[in-house]
Amino acid sequence: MDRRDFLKKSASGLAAAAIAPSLISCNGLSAKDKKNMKPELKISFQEGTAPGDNLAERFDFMEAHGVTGFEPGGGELAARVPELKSLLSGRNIEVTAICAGFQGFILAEEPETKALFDRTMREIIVAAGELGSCGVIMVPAFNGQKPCKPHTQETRDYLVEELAKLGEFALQHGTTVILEPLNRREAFYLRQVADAAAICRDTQCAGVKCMGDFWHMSEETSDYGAFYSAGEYLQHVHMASRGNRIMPGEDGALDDYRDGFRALQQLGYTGYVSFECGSRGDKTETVPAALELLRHQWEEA
Ligand code: LER
Ligand code: MN
Repeated sequence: MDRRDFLKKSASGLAAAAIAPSLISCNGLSAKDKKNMKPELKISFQEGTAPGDNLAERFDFMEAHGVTGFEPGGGELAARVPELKSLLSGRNIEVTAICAGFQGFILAEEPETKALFDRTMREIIVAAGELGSCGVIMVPAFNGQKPCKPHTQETRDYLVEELAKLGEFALQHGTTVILEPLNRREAFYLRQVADAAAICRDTQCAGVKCMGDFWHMSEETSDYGAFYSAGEYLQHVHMASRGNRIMPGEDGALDDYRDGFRALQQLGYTGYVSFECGSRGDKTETVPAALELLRHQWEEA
């Protein structure tokens, strides 16, 4: 990118940020408020987290247990917008992030696979905006996605440029894209929260954000350091038990989130912590127990 392109990108980024107020986020406090109060722990569930035979029953359960966020999958999202809006109408539950669901991938070598990503990701972004979502989660390349661009400086530059375009598009639709680092078994390319945050910074686009997933954060040497390093770029958090990716608490003493929670509190993070996990037990018991554990650890952090 030459200087002219850079200035053009910055200027259009500023314009988009002015239209879509800085804070397309699930995070609405001023800097002053953030300093003066401990943020509340806001919890979100993915589609299958709560017990229930259908979404309406799961939403009833969530409301009864103070869960105010819902993270749908992105697959076929556009077609689901009316149904989701109607199911959520009158409830104290908002859509948080959208979990992936696109086809293809951004670092694909093959132009048709990249084009498939661009088309399906943009469809999901538009639907995400309609649902008031804070962003669409994406992984640049899973290990199994091949052929993939090599892990080089040139590829990183390409990723930054492509994300900036996608982030601009997301801002125009009132939402963002959220980079998710995964552990090396799933996605060697992007493994740590600070690395994702540095990519967000380098795009110079307010529509490119990142997240941390407590399950994948076994890559990190410090939960606190990882979240704290993400700072203003942190838009979402995934939650699971830390041994088997089941309900928090089902892995006993391993399920300690306090170090990460402390960083979230010090950042003034008021986005969501969203469950992405199964359960080995009866969910009518393991889900409320997990909520109690997390609320207790949030207070202790
Ligand atoms: C995959 O393991 C994962 O954590 C998802 O959130 C990826 O979109
Ligand atoms: Mn995740």
